[in-house]
Amino acid sequence: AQDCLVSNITVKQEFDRTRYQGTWYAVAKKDPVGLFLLDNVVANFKVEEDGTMTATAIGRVIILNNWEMCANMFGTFEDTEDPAKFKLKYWGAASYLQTGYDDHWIIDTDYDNYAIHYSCRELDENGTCLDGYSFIFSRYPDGLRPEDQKIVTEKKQEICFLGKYRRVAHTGFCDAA
Ligand code: DAO
Repeated sequence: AQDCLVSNITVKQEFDRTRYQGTWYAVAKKDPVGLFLLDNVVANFKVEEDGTMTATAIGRVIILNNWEMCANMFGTFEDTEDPAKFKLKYWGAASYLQTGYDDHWIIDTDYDNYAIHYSCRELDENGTCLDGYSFIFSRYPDGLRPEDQKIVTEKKQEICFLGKYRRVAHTGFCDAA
C-alpha cells in the first residue's frame, strides 16, 4: 500500500485472538491529534467467554491542568467481516479519562514477539489517513528483538507512518498502580 490509501492497507491474515491473549508492552507509538497515552503503556488482551476480544491498558497520561497520572483503560473490540479489523470502544476507569470509538486494525503479529496496531480516525478526501495512531507492541518490556525490527520497519512504511513514531519508555511509573 505504498500509495498510502487506507483502503489498500493489508492486515494480519487469519488473525487468531486466542494466541494474541496476554500482555503486550508498547515500545513505539505514532500519536494522533490530541494524543492521550504517553508512555509506560502496557496492554493485556483477553478473549471473553462469548468470544469477544477485550483489553485493559495502563499508561501515563497528562490530564486537565497538567496533572500526571496512570490511566486505567478498558477496551472492547467489536468484530467486523475481517478477523483483524475491529471497532475499538474504549473508556477509562475514571470519568475524566478519554473515551472513544476507533477503527482498530492488527496489521501484523507473530503472537510471541511483536505486533503492529493501526487506527485511522479521519480519512482525507484522497483516501489517505489524515489523523491516526499506531502502536508497536512487544511481548518484552525491553523492546523488540533485532530480527523483528526489520519486519516492523517494513510495516511502518506500508501504513505510511514511517518516521512518525516515538519510543515509548518504560520507567516503572505505572508499575505500582
Ligand atoms: O493514546 O493518543 C492515544 C490514542 C489511543 C487511545 C486508545 C486507548 C485504548 C485502550 C485499550 C486498547 C489497547 C490497545
